[in-house]
Amino acid sequence: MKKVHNTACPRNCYSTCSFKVWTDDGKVVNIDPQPLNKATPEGICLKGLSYVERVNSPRRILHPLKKVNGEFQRITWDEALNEISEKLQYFKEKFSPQSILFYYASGMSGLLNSVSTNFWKMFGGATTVYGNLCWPAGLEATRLTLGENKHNVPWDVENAKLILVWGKNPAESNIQQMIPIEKAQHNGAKLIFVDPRRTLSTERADLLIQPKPGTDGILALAIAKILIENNWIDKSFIDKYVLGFTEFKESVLKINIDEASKECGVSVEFIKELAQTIGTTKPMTLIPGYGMQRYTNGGQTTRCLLALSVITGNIGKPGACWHYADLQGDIFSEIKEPLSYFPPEKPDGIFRREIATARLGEDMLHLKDPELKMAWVERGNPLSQNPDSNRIKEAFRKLEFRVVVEQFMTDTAREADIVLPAKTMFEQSDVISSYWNPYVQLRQKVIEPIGEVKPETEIYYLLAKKLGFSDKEIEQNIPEPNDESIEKWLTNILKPWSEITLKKLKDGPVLSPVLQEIAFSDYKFNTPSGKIELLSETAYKKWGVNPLPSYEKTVERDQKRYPFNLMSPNTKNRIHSQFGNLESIKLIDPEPLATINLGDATKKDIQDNDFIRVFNDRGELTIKVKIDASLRPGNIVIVNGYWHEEGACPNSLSKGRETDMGHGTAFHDNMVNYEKAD
Ligand SMILES: Nc1nc2c(c(=O)[nH]1)N[C@H]1C(S)=C(S)[C@@H](COP(=O)(O)OP(=O)(O)OC[C@H]3O[C@@H](n4cnc5c(=O)[nH]c(N)nc54)[C@H](O)[C@@H]3O)O[C@H]1N2
Ligand SMILES: Nc1nc2c(c(=O)[nH]1)N[C@H]1C(S)=C(S)[C@@H](COP(=O)(O)OP(=O)(O)OC[C@H]3O[C@@H](n4cnc5c(=O)[nH]c(N)nc54)[C@H](O)[C@@H]3O)O[C@H]1N2
Ligand SMILES: [Mo]
Repeated sequence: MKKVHNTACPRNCYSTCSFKVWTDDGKVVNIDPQPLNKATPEGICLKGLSYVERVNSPRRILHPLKKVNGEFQRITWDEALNEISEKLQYFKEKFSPQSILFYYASGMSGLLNSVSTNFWKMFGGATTVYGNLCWPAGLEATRLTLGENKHNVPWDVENAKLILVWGKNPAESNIQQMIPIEKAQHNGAKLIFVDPRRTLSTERADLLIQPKPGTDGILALAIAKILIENNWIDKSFIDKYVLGFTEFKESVLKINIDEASKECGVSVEFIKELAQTIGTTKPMTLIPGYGMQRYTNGGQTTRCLLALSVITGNIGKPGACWHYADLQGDIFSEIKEPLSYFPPEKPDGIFRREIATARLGEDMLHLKDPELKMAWVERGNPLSQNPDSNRIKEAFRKLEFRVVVEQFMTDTAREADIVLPAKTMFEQSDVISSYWNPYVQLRQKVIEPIGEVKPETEIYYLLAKKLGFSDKEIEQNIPEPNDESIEKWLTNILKPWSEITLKKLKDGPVLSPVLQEIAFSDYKFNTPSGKIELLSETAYKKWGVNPLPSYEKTVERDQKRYPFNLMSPNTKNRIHSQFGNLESIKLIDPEPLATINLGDATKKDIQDNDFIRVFNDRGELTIKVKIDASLRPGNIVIVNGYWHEEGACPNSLSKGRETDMGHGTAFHDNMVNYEKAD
């Protein structure tokens, strides 16, 4: 019998769409939009639709697998868990629990992820990573300046008269955002993009500015100078709410616009036009993406951009907003991701946190006392998605034992000794939030796990039993493996929020109880001074950067041997390394492609559809070429998410480097060369 259920997409994606899922006889058969979510009314993207294939895919891993003589063979759960628990005991006793790496990333959001952490704590600890692959440089820059990360509700964008999208490609990475953007345009708003690439999003722009990668800081400061010189600033807003304007002004007035223009590769005319538009069109919503913060100067760059919103008073009003990340729906973050941003200098004694996510391979190889012997990976695909993947492969191969919990045979799973089959979003309920839409949502269990799949909570429960933990310890840390216990567990976490119950969530998305529709409309800023801090002592003390927003050159640049900047942004039909393996997605996106500039291609006698070898000291790959006259010369683009198995993972070329603040990852600080392949 056909049944329809409310659910929400748990992928690491701005949109976090609500949608409806149809089941028939215990099988997922169809996906429909869910208009109750005001941010995602037209849902869902092609990837969302492909869930029907994904959950039922013949390529899914449905049983525990063990590598024997290089080949994976099916084993029983009992065999798998016996072997794993023996290894865990052995490494713990012989080398200490910290000889085991517990690595997870952003593959599945949900409150139950905290159960994994509970298990490792109960086990006696482990080594884990600090930092994040995604957005922390921008998060930290925003936190230092405004005190917290929140923005106006997504649908408020339609109130803007100027929308400035900087280093974001919403038509691919946040398609639902194009709805209010188009409404605003319909009401006469101007739309400007700043991106070295021309993208699906920029097709709709009134103006596209294409700076050299990693130079947005100087572009923004040059604009700030022109705004100040022409008095296109909001003096009364600055007087009331801003700390450090005098110092900021003094520093930007020293900028030479001609030199700035040369540095960022944007003409003086364009800089002036952009400044005038920003200075004279209100309200402005500035939508910074995560693209321009994936550099070694990413945090400082973000502070420079944010200064434009601040000095023009475009904060705290309808249509006026710094639209970076909204954590207002993330009311559970303490419980959800207790480890991810834990700075390494604050160890809790249980988790050794000496590995930077950004330097996973390098740091794994160098760990001592104890060295790493085993790794457990879940919800992540580090061999594709973390930088410098050749080093990561080396580090994994040096271990004695590897367990990967996965849905598919990814690059990381391929390296495992034992692969355990992972659930999909349809096979266990959980509560999720978003970093863009302000709802709390229920990702509902709608089918029984297929094959022998078990959710992580159950895997840990069984392992804890095998390891001989007492019933009491287990009860405190891990829910019993049945639906009632899971619901009880979630109900308990929801308790402090009387507005949110599981029952309500089953009917559809619930707005965050702490939601401020227009962020900062109370002009309260949770910074040390209580003001917006253009001048931030904390920035200097914590990260050693200039206390003012400043332009710092990226680390990797101006190299004769490797003259091309490789950008590896996100792409429409994948979420990182996910979805690309599905037949329905392959129909549209059949093979890896590198985009290069027409002039650059002509110089090297490269034609469309030729293969090129892209290389630097860290690695190389061979990939088909798409020539694009609109890409800024000197750049090459390979979107991230291609598997090594496809031969085109851009992270074989990227270096493991942290951003200037927030322990982020400087993926795009990545110079390469290329030549026509034979
Ligand atoms: N379809 C899809 N959607 C996704 C994801 C996905 O993988 N696929 N991933 C989700 C996640 S986890 C994230 S973090 C977000 C990220 O999504 P976005 O915020 O859109 O970030 P990116 O795709 O990294 O980069 C955005 C743009 O920045 C540009 N860029 C690169 N370097 C520079 C620079 O130096 N200056 C400027 N001005 N621009 C630059 C790139 O060309 C790119 O077009 O998307 C989320 N949504
Ligand atoms: N070069 C380059 N690299 C990048 C980026 C870039 O811009 N350039 N962007 C970075 C960014 S923004 C991000 S967020 C990261 C993402 O990095 P990851 O989070 O490592 O990437 P995903 O490819 O989403 O891998 C998630 C894996 O989890 C699995 N999975 C899904 N659900 C479950 C589950 O319930 N349980 C288990 N055990 N597994 C599950 C999926 O099958 C998938 O293989 O990539 C980063 N990598
Ligand atoms: Mo991300």
